[in-house]
Amino acid sequence: MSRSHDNHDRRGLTRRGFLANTGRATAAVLLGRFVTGCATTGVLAAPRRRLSVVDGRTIDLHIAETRLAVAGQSAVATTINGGIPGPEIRLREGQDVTLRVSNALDEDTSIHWHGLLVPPGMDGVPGVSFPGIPPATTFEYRFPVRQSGTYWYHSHSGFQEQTGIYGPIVIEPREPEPYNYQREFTIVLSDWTFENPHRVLANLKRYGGYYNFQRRTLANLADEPPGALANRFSWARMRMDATDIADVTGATYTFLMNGLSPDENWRGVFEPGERLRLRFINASAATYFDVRIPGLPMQVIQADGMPVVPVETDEFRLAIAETLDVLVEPTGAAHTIFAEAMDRSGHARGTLATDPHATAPVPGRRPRPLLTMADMGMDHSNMQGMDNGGAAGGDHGPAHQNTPSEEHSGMSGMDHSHASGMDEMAAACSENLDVVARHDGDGHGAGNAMVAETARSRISEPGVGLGQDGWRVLTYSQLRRATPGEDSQPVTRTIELHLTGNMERYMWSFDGEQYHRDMPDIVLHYGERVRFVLINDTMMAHPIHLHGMFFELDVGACERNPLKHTVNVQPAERTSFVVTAQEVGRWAFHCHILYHMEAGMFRVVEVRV
Ligand SMILES: [Cu+2]
Repeated sequence: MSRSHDNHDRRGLTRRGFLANTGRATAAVLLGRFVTGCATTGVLAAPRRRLSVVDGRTIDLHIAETRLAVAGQSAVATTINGGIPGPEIRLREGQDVTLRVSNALDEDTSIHWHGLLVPPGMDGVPGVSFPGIPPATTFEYRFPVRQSGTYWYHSHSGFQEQTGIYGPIVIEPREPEPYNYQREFTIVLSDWTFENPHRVLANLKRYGGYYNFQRRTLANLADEPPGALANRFSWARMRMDATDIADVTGATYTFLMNGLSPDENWRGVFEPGERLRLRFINASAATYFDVRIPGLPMQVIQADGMPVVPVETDEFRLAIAETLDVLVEPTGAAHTIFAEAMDRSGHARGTLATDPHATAPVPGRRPRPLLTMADMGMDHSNMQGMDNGGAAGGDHGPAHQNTPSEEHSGMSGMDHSHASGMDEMAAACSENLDVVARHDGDGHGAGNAMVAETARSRISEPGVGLGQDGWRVLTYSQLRRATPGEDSQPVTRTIELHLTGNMERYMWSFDGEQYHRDMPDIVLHYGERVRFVLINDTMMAHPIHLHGMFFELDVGACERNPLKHTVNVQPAERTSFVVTAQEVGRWAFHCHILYHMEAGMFRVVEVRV
């Protein structure tokens, strides 16, 4: 709390200044809406201020091409029931549901239920689970709802996810939850481009840095500290740039919150004194968001739909395809929800307020971060003096500032802060997180242009550009499953996969081989427990998603390791998770950056009886 207030003070926002600012911003927004209305008279529906909701035993979803307004401009989108995002699907744990998806596009479509435990034929991945949904047909998905929490759904066909086919899923639990809140809001973050995504991919294939206008120039070398020049020569030798944090950026993207641009300002209206549950979903095609509500601490209660031991934080990085539920207790009449793109090329924004017209100050975006030599997996011993120069916020010491809030320090014996102090029991069922993977001789061929020399665990690091603002940032190492796992079967084998890429040719893959239909599945045997070790050879972060089953992300906490469906693997990171092969069938396993998946970072995991 006090740290957050310090932040406000630093920005010089006195109470008086706050009110004046609010008034001005409201006028600007109203004017903006009026102008938008004129420009689009009679043609385009105004964007929905609220998510529509569908529920019940039978739900109809209609996929079509729709002309609508995005950020006040005319756009052609692929939509579900006419809007972006699609409707919130509201289900109850234990019910059966039939979802009738009709296709009015002139190409095949599909819907994948992200994070839901469904029969393999209902998972919605063309070529893996089913043939897809041809034009002018309706496909009926039927499955029992076996879980609760916050999830989402999206097309798994071509670039339809980028052009609007995504929406939230909220499943109410059978048993009441141990949370105290009076109101909830679902917050869908996404990225929109007015370009054709095929064009975007073509641009990236021609030049991987096409959307990266944030390169350092000779002019700003003068502003950089000593050592920066040597640092630059190293980057040049590796044909990379320390500013390549994201490959599709705010140069083409408009970032949306529940379908609304920052100027349109999505609002959640609450009554004074209420506690709120916020269900964050990163439904973007290629954007990591760093989310905070300046002045309001957030209590994280669920990750990827699964309950965790509550942990308080001030900011979190939400990887593509992840969800996170938090509780907040607003103290003011209006609070900004600020979601900065990881590379600081733009942001999404909304407001929680007691008055439907109120706004709160919008913070400035932070300077773009720079990757460090550690992000390239350069050995620490021969990089002294290199990564200290010019690294604006990208340094890589373990983030010890991320200690849990005092309220939870009563959890005896649970070390939330860092995973290095593992006891003997932990060593037996979790990996030693201090392990450093040295890359062997296999460079994985032309599909891998940037082999990290070494890879190590970074789960206690908040990520590039985070952790140096004086407030708390969530890390994976803080997540603990709320209810300990019961599966004590030993892990019988390990599957190691390298995340590989060639930025210049925009090739992305596992183990250097781009996915093709004839590639053999990764076969698991029903009931076995397998450890997957992911080694990121690239300098980009990749959100890796497994369909069909949750995995136990190894944060060194054994039966308290959190259950996830998506794990962010940081540059030059070695991370691992354990999966119990309990869902028979073929399941997609891929990077959830849409363009990376399309470029080949995709495999099929098959569980055989
Ligand atoms: Cu990727």
